[in-house]
Parts: sequence; C-alpha cells; structure tokens
Amino acid sequence: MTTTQREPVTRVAVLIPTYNERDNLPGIVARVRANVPAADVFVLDDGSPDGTGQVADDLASADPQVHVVHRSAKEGLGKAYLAGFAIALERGYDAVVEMDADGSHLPEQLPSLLAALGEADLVIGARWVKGGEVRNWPVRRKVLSVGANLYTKVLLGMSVNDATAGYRVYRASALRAMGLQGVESQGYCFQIDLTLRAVRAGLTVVEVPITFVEREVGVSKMGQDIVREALTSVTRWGVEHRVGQLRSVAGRVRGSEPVGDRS
Ligand SMILES: Nc1nc2c(ncn2[C@@H]2O[C@H](COP(=O)(O)OP(=O)(O)OP(=O)(O)O)[C@@H](O)[C@H]2O)c(=O)[nH]1
Ligand SMILES: [Mg+2]
Repeated sequence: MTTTQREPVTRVAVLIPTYNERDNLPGIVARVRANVPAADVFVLDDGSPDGTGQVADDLASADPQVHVVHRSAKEGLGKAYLAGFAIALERGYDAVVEMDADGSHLPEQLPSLLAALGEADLVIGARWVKGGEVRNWPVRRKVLSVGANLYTKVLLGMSVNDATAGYRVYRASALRAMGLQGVESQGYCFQIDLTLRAVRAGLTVVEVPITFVEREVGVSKMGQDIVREALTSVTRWGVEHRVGQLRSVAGRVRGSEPVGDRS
C-alpha cells in the first residue's frame, strides 16, 4: 500500500448528537476539551425532552469552543450528523469527529484516532480488531455486532472489520468526495452507508483499536427498527454489488468470445 502525504489537520470539529443525555453531556464535553483542547465541540440536540439542550447551552455560554445546534424534533442519528457535517464543512474545519454522548466512546482515545488521520481519509475507532475491546456488553449484543459486521463485510466485499462503529474521524475532503446527497440511513446503517461511500470513492480507511464502554447512565435509543433497517439495506446493497460483479464478469466473457469465421 502506498501512503500519500496528506494535508495536516489543524481545525477539528467534534460532533456529539444527543437525545436525552442531560446527565452524560457535561462529563463527555469536559473530557473532549481536556484531551483535545484545540478542537471545537458541536452538540447536535434533537429537542430532548429532558432538557439536554439547555445543559448544552449552559456549557456553550461558559466555553467559546462549545457550540449547540438545536434541532426541532427527533429525526434520528443520521439526520443529526448530516446537519453537523454541513455546518463543519461550511465553517472550514479540516476534520470532523463523530462521538456518542453516552460515554461509550472514550475522549481519551481521540488523540490516537486523530493521529491516524495522517495516513487516512477516514479513521474508524474499531472494536472488532486486534487490540479492540468492548466493556459491559452482554454476549447477545456482542454476537449481534460481530454478526452484523461479518455479514456486512462478506456481502459488500469491504475489508473494513467494524463498519457499524460510530466513533470515527473524517477528513473534510473525504466528506466532500463521498457525496452525502441521498443518505437516508439512520443508526448502524448510517455508519455502514458512509463506510461504503468512502470505500467506493477510493478513500483510505484505517481502523484504530478502541475500548468501547457500554453506557452507564440514560437509555439506549437503538431499537429493533434500527437493526432491521441495517439488515435490509446491507442485503439490498450486497445484492446490487454482487449483481454488478456478475454483470461485469459476463461483459468480459462476452468481450473475449472469439469472433466467428467469416470466410
Ligand atoms: N440528535 C440526536 N441524537 C440521537 C438520536 N438518537 C440517538 N442519538 C444520540 O446518538 C448517540 C448514540 O445513541 P445510543 O442510544 O447510545 O445508541 P447506541 O450507542 O448505538 O446504543 P447503546 O449501546 O445501547 O447505548 C447518543 O449520544 C444519543 O443521545 C436522535 O434521534 N437525534
Ligand atoms: Mg450508546
């Protein structure tokens, strides 16, 4: 593999989507600010009924590097991130981080993710790679996540091991190159969708092992609908991918058929 010299990253936007994360938010923002002091934080709140938006506003008024994007209704993780990407690109950030508010993604590991961006367009904080770890997940969740990633990898033919992971860093140039128009996916599917777009755009994806810690406070928003969405979409993309491969093989075979004897 060849490594190309890449633009240094100086301006970093950390996007933190929130829905009812009042008790988690102050701690996570403080840890991001402590670990990557140069980075700006954008809280993307979908009108949380528990008052997370107000907590975020209080953090923002105490710290000029913390910003809040108030969105009127709960539209899902994907839509919140797309809104955040648009803002980060418009404001000229070099790199954009995706991070959950619930403490699963350790801000202490963000410097190593950012360092890996030196040779990557997309860095994924990966659980299912050597050195990666998941804390406090029941076996059933582990099986679901490993299974979903294996299914994704085999069907889509990607070499990425943890395409559902939500702790990542994109170069701004990568987000522009990937084309975010028409992204409708939510939840895990959003992460797979963007990984696939990055791979198909010929971008370099690097996985850095992380320790993922299950949330201790608050309620998970990931339900069966999110799992179903991922399964349906990956199956559809996989079938399209395999049909495309078959068509191109068939085209090559036809192209190499001997031309009949015209004498
Ligand atoms: N803005 C916004 N944020 C959301 C929405 N749904 C989830 N989030 C946030 O996205 C992050 C991930 O959601 P979680 O509920 O923790 O989902 P998860 O980490 O896949 O699931 P668990 O492991 O069970 O916690 C958290 O910071 C949530 O508050 C939404 O509709 N809008
Ligand atoms: Mg979570």
